[in-house]
Amino acid sequence: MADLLLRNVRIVSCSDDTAAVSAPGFVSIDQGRIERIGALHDLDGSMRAEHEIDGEGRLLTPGLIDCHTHLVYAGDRAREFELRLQGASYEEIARAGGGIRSTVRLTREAGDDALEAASAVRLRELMRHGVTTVEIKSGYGLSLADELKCLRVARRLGERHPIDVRTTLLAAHAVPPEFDGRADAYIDEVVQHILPEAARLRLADAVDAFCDTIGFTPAQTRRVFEAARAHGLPVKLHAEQLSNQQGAALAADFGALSADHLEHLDEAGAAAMARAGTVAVLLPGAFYFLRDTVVPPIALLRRHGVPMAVATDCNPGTSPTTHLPLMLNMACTLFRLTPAEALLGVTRHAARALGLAANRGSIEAGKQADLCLWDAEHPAELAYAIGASPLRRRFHHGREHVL
Ligand code: DI6
Ligand code: FE
Repeated sequence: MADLLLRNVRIVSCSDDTAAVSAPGFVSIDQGRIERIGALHDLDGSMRAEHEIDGEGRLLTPGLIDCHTHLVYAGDRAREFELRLQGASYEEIARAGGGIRSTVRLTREAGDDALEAASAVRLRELMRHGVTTVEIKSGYGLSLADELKCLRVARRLGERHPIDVRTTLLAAHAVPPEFDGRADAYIDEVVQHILPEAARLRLADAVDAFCDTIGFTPAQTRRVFEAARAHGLPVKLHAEQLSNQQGAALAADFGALSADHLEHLDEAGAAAMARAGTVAVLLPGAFYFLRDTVVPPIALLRRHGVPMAVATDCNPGTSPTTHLPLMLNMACTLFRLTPAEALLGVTRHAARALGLAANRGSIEAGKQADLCLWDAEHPAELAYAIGASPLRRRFHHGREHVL
């Protein structure tokens, strides 16, 4: 007997690139895994389950995957938001010692418990919008102790909430104040101490860097990637967000799971990503919040067959949001993705961006039973409504939790 039977649901399995909707069907779940999927008329009397739920013809999708967040931080940047409204640019604020560094100050001051409590508020919001797997980056500690603290807090959030957390070490996010003007010396610290220690303690599932004019150079990024490779960790990259540094091609050279942002991506970068199987992670929240005008080259990515994921980039400086369904709307409205592409971007392709495609991101027998039931009949409704949250029920490892 199965643990749970979801019947009378329209299934968007996301198991191929169509995001097609099935005729009313059923999904059975056993021991946290999807056991069987079928059409309603195949549901004979022999199919028994401990619990049954009538989906009343609603849409069932894979649990959403937010594959790019900076969720663990203290404080906020509302003051900087005001400064930008008065005309200051994100780069100017960063160069004047604000921006990422101001969040670093507050994150360093916070103890583990305070940092966890502040981050848990955001994590619960993500869950209420249907997220069942989230990637969380460090990057607001920027010292050995503080980067490890952020990763530890991220791991603990995953242990204490019904959501899977994947952690990414982003020590190469910004140059910390004590290394002012000595970016190479800070990279020494990252590759000789921070990264090896995070790897030894198994606190990081991947390694990321910010390769840009206000971040790190391609040469510095390469050193971080080489260290990651030496420790057996996959890489990802904040690439071509504010300028073209050929970061996507560099990431692809290292077989990166993903290259993220990509507003300034060129053809050579897209081709390299396609060859390496690197996922393009689109972050429309940051594009919107910074009032960026350079749109990521979607047609180019489509032409090269690069899978596109969509994520919140949840962070205090450029994308203060925990609303993944809203990102579907923005990806369609601002980047001209189709609603089907947007949905695949937070399921199938997001799983791949985290190296989890084998057991997440689609509704298929044997995969983890992470599912969302929506007050909707068609995937376009999920992307269409601005800021609505049509989530009806959410299942994590086959279990429903009060959120
Ligand atoms: N790019 C971003 O959009 C975030 N980090 C990065 O490398 C912004 C982080 C922040 O401003 O706090
Ligand atoms: Fe980011």
